[in-house]
Amino acid sequence: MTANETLFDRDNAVGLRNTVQRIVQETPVLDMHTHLYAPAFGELLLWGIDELLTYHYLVAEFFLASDMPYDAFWALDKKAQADAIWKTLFVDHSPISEACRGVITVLDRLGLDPGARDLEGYRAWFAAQTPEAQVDRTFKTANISAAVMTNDPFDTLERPVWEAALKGDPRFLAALRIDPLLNDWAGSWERLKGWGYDVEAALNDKTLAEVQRFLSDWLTKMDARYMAVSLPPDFAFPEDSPRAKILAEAVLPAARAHGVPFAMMIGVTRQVNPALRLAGDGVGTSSLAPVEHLCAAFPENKFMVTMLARENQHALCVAARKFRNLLLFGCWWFLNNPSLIEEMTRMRLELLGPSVVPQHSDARVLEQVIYKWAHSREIITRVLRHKYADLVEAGWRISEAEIQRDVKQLLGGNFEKFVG
Ligand code: RAT
Ligand code: ZN
Repeated sequence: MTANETLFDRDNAVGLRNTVQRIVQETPVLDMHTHLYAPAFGELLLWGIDELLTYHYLVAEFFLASDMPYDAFWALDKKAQADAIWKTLFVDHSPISEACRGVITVLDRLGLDPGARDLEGYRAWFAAQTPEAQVDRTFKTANISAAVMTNDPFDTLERPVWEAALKGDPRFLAALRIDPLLNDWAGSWERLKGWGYDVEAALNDKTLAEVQRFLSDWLTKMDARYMAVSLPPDFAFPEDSPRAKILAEAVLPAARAHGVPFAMMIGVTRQVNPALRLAGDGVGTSSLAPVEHLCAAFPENKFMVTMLARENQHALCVAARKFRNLLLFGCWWFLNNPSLIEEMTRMRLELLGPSVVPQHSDARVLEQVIYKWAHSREIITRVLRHKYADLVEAGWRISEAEIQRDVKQLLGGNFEKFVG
């Protein structure tokens, strides 16, 4: 703190409020979990109005409001699906839900008038853009500095791009996602074998060493910042299962060897309604015991955790207080709604102080980062204003530089420090 820097105290509440707002807006975000891709990945990078309208969050809401049979919807091409969603969710009903409001915010921030309800006009505007320029514009509008992708070596579209050794784009960082390995060993070991790893169904020492080699190769190839998996509500550890064995004897050793965290996204029940396809997953509450056990039993490993059930959020905060090798992140998926983000952000700051990653976007379509961060920044601002106001009311004095430091930490610094 320099001698003549303004200190906010209880007599300067308005100055404090304005400063917090400005700093949260101006501080760039490092978005630590998305499903976006760099333009070099070609069609894997989704962008534009028809992709925004067919986001799976909106598909689920469409089926609630429409009586179109599932098969009839899936038989439509993307543009016709987008037309159906637009008519049902934006014209025949008010777009009140968070995912609908997101489309409105995106159009508005891109300078298009959402109130005009001019879908063909929006299409024409997007058709005139290139993916590269749209990435530049979107990152600038959302004020994000980088986005971490979700990179799946089991994905037949993605794999060849990595194998062709694409030219890196520093704004897109990689994360090695390994759901098939941990959630479906029976269905994935033969694929590893086909790629030249000497594995068999039985998880003997040789096989586990080869799985570790597979992970190590991909961590290197992708220069991955972390490894990640999504897990069902009944995730258990320790237990006698292929998942627990692979986790303890291949994944965690590979993570240690590369110095990268292992991210667990816990609480998703895949395909509770398969007719909804990507939109068909549900949520369940989980035990915190596996997280606590892993953090305690593997102190040399770093863990990042987010959980999908609202009911788990308090216990997860308590767990994060106990382990310095545990970093809590984001308001995931069904929690990415203003009322829940606010509740969670407040609780986390109260229990953990600024040692948390309050949000990630989970964007699947490029321009979604605009709304996800606009909406979350608004809430983070509100919560921080309250917290600082409570502090100065209690007699503390705080400088602008200190607020800047805190916000930087929340919007990217904590993640960067943790991944090292
Ligand atoms: O939020 C989503 O879009 C989900 O479909 C999932 O992708 C989830 O975020 C995940 O990473 O598994
Ligand atoms: Zn995700």
